[in-house]
Amino acid sequence: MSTGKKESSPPADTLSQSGQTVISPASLAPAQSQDAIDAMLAQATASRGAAVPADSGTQSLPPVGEQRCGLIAIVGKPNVGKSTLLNALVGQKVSITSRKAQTTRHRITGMRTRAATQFVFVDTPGFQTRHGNALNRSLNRTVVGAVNDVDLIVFVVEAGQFNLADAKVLALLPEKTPAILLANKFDLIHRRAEIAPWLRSMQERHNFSEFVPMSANNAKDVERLFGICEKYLPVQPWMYGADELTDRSDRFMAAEIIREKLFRLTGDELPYTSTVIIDQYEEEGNLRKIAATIVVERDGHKGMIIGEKGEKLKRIGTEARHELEALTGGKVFLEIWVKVRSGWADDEARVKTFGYE
Ligand SMILES: Nc1nc2c(ncn2[C@@H]2O[C@H](COP(=O)(O)OP(=O)(O)OP(=O)(O)O)[C@@H](O)[C@H]2O)c(=O)[nH]1
Ligand SMILES: [Mg+2]
Repeated sequence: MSTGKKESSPPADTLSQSGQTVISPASLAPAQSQDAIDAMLAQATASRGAAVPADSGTQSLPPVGEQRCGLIAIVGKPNVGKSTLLNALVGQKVSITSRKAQTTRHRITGMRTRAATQFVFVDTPGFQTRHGNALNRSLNRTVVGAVNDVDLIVFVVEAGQFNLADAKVLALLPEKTPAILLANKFDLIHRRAEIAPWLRSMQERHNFSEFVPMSANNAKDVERLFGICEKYLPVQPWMYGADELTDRSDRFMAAEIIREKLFRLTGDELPYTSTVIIDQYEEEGNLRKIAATIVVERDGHKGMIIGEKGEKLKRIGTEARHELEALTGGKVFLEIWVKVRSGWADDEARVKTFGYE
């Protein structure tokens, strides 16, 4: 569905710096009929608890002339559920997630091949608007780079919300590329009627091709999203093998999984100033020997990660090891060190040596 509008930036009076949705009366013009909005909402809620159709499979390779393939960038402010969505679409965890912002720090490609179509999804860091340090500049460069040269953009917001941080990401979207508004976390909206005026206001903000209220953790909603995205992908040969799930190496995944456990097991102050580097990654038959360093900015942070009698670090290591063993299907010997490098996140050179773009 199309609004036929050409606005690229939202009307200023509908923005709120405080993180709350403010909908001005002017933004409620009925660009879309109530029936259409009701149908849109019904599709999202009707999918609750329904059975998921089986994957169409890739047993017989379609002729090259019939293959469809395209890039789909998943963008949005921090913590709206972009990586949760990517993992659900790929059908396996390829991008780490947590309830804290700034979980994703790299462009992560996740693929899914179904029948003749290969979907190449690109997860991106949440666009940073608060601190202008070297790390955040790197994260934002990644986002800006990812929205160009894709076939489709999935712009993720939390259903019922739109603030300045969302608007800043929306302003990055090129006019020429079709964009879907994905109103995620729809399960948290308890009164469907409340969301209709919000959806109408979103129609005024950008020339979205489609509006999809859904939940990334609802399998039927995710299934529906494939059908919505497919028509925007060109007929062209696949870029990856039918069974490939990500372009990232096991070594990269090891660093990410350790960072995820760090994010999930520590307090709010830490994640922002910490990163993980892999010092050693060796494969000996079915065994992987991995040595990693968690880098923090302050001595106090080091203490927080190690915890009393080393308990916290031990737990981070154990949880990471279990997940890495499941991922690689073998044994993992994991050693984690913690180092202080004060001011690393504001040092362009160091941010680069730690693997950020
Ligand atoms: N209730 C609900 N929670 C969700 C949904 N999707 C994601 N979440 C939760 O939202 C939080 C953030 O999810 P992520 O996938 O890490 O978000 P992100 O947008 O990738 O975050 P950054 O990488 O930091 O930008 C996690 O706690 C998820 O479990 C959803 O559909 N419903
Ligand atoms: Mg993420």
